[in-house]
Amino acid sequence: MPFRPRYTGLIERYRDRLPVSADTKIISLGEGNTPLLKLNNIPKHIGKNVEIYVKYEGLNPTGSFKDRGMTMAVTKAVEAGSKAIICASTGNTSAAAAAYAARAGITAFVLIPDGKIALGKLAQAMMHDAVVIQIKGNFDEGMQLVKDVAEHAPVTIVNSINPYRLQGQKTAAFEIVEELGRAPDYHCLPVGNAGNITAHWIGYSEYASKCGDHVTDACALCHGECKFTKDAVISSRPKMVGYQAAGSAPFMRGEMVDNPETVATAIRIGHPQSWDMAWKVKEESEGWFDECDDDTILAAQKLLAEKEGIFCEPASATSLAGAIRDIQSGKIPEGSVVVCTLTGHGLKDPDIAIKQSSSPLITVDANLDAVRDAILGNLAK
Ligand code: AN7
Repeated sequence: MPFRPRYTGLIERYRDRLPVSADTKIISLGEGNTPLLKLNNIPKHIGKNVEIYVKYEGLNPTGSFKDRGMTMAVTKAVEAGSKAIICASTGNTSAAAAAYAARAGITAFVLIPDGKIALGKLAQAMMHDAVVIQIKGNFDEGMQLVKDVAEHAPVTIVNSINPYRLQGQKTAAFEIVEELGRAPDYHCLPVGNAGNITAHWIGYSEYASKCGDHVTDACALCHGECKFTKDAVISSRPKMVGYQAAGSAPFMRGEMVDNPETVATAIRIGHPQSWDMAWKVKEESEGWFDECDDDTILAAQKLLAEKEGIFCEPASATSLAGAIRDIQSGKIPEGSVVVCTLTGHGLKDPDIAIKQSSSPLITVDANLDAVRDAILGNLAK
């Protein structure tokens, strides 16, 4: 039988570029190594000659990109002797924290906005036996409480202010480069706390660097944690484009937003934790920020599901929604190679998916005639 080494997660895969030692006990659920799918139908649908790839991060073990950062954060927390981790979350971070804490045999405390996280994410936190603390407030208030309480209790914060999180998340950029054999021209992401856009820029910058020094500005972003090899892997870096939900778009307003609101609950964040770093990423990469309203986000989520068979959660579709608009306007020119990160799986938020589905459910009697009629009546659909 042909032999293929078992994939054991991104820390093992990128050990030489991550802050771990030979003795580090790795806490992994086999995260990373997600598909980079080329869209076949949407470029034709919008009538533009572009290569659009989606990085399907919803296929990580807990269904979102958060697993990349969480394997690092929990590995390092355990290495430091921590017995408990804590995070504030719009849902996906709490799901990942709960799962990796379970894997490590430590306790996870998660603060979530009461009634404002998608059902799948709540189910995950509960199933993995996290201590779920619902606060009568939003993510931003939860984040402040986490920072405050961590000064009074023996808990390690695993939000993306923990620098190990971005170190894990930068590996998504490595995977993209390895599959494309180059960096894309544009990399589009949904932006909430702006940790992920920053992490990708660290990853691309690391692959574009030539020496062992911390030579680029991006390097300073990672607090000296990144490790360069001698040879540059890529000769150019992408323009980084961050899209926000219109009701929750502090990067568009140029200031913090106190009462963010959007159907894309994952990015219902008004006080981004990586504010300064994300502005730096935008400037260094010559990219931009923009916003999409909720209807545009949901339309992109549906289009992707209908035309390509790929199901992502609403927040994730923000990257594609913005990219399509910028491709149509020519801001992203024809001939470009574009990567959109799909940060989380569609199954995370079944309520929104069912609510906006255009196909009605057909209920018929359990007999051949009724089922045949239902089929013949819908063949042309
Ligand atoms: C699906 O889980 O902040 O800009 O607490 O779940 O790196 O914050 C989630 C963020 C995009 C934004 N897409 O990423 C949390 C949380 C999905 C997300 C983002 C999130 P960042």
